[in-house]
Amino acid sequence: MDWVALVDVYRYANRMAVGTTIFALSSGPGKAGVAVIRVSGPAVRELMHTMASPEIGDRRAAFRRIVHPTTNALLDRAVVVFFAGPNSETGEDVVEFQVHGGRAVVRAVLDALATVPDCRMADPGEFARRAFDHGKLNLVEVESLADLVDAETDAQRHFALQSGSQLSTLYEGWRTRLIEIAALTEAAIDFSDEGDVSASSFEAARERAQPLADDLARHLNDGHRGEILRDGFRVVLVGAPNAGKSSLLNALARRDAAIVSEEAGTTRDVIEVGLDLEGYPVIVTDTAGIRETEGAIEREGIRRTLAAARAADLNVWLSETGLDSPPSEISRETLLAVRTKIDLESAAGAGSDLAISAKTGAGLAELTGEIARRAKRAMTSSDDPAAMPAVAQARHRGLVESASQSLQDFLIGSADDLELRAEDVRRAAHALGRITGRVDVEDVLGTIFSRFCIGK
Ligand SMILES: Nc1nc2c(ncn2[C@@H]2O[C@H](COP(=O)(O)OP(=O)(O)OP(=O)(O)O)[C@@H](O)[C@H]2O)c(=O)[nH]1
Ligand SMILES: [Mg+2]
Repeated sequence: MDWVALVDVYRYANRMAVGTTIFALSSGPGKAGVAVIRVSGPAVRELMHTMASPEIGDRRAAFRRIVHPTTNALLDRAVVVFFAGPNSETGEDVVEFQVHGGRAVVRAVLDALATVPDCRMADPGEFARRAFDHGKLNLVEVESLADLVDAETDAQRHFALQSGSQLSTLYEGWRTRLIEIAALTEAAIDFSDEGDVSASSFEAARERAQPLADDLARHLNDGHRGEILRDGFRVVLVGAPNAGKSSLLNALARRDAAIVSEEAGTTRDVIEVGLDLEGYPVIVTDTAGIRETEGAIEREGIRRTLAAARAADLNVWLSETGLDSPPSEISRETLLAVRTKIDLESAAGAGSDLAISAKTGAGLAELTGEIARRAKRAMTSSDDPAAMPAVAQARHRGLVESASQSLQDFLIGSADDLELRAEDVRRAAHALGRITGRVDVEDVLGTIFSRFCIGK
């Protein structure tokens, strides 16, 4: 092998070891005052040297001429901020170019970065991925970061900000308790030829497992409020044809989202509008009016109405007279009866919780207030200070449920099959570990064991 080939092999090996550098436009696309281009990886220092010299210290910002790394052409004048790894967001060297937010400027800087060896455009989520790989964020924190970026209402923002650290602490704490339970169970196996020691060790394990199982159950029994908060509180407008459902939807949305006409049976399909009611995300659905009909299309519409009503967190039953009652398919607990068209002379009212006019706006503030109150109740915990934080993601719920199941198996399974009980605990710990992305259960067990071996 000649030396050129050797150098190539060396370079290649080095590159694989060092890894690539990634860059991306971190601020929103389109024209803006400032655009932030973030770069992370081993090439950052070299790239700053060629594109934005002189050198900038760790956690320092400086105003610099940004030039093309090969042609030296001026690209922009911008603020450059440097974060030396590992004390950066990704754990690697990171530089941020805060350039002028015009499309051509952004394009020029991105194109220039692409010419740097081992430097490429980041894949979606790759910065967060690197932060996870370097132990900067666990999976729960990564997910809450994504929720924060997606948050559209104040309550969502607040929940995303809180849940990351709160839930990480909760799940990690549970996992630590499980590891202790696992260690006690394994000790019971180790000492199985000394009946008393074994039995009392297993007894101690179960004593610790019961309160943990209770905690998991309390966490799961949260009325799905975290998930409702992420996905929106589902309000479905139901009623007879012509009750004024589409008119109400349009009044709430403040635009003509649905067709309104005096013809009964206008709406055939479900139409959804997302609203921010006093900071709470609410999805309002307009539906086809419910009545006996021969028309196949309308019948399909009504079938969809009932399906939407069953999935609703709240069904607003609209009625012009307040006299007709909702079909039995709609659960009474989710029902709010509202009389409509109260601006009309003929309006006679009875038996409703609220009364509105989509035309004049009368009663709408009361209705949105009531919906917001119910949404808030569904999404926030009681005032109990000891209340468990809510489950934030369906992924977490599935894993907590499976941990809870394994823990139940541990609690009710036979004490004669210690190996199986140890497996129950291991499974529970594994499920919880997968929530935060820590699955090195065996390693931790190893450390705990070294403390447990009492001279045997
Ligand atoms: N005066 C008055 N008329 C209203 C009010 N709300 C709705 N209407 C009228 O009632 C008729 C039916 O309204 P829609 O909103 O289409 O009723 P809908 O419940 O969606 O009807 P379908 O889609 O057919 O089930 C239209 O002519 C509306 O202009 C109101 O508050 N006051
Ligand atoms: Mg309609």
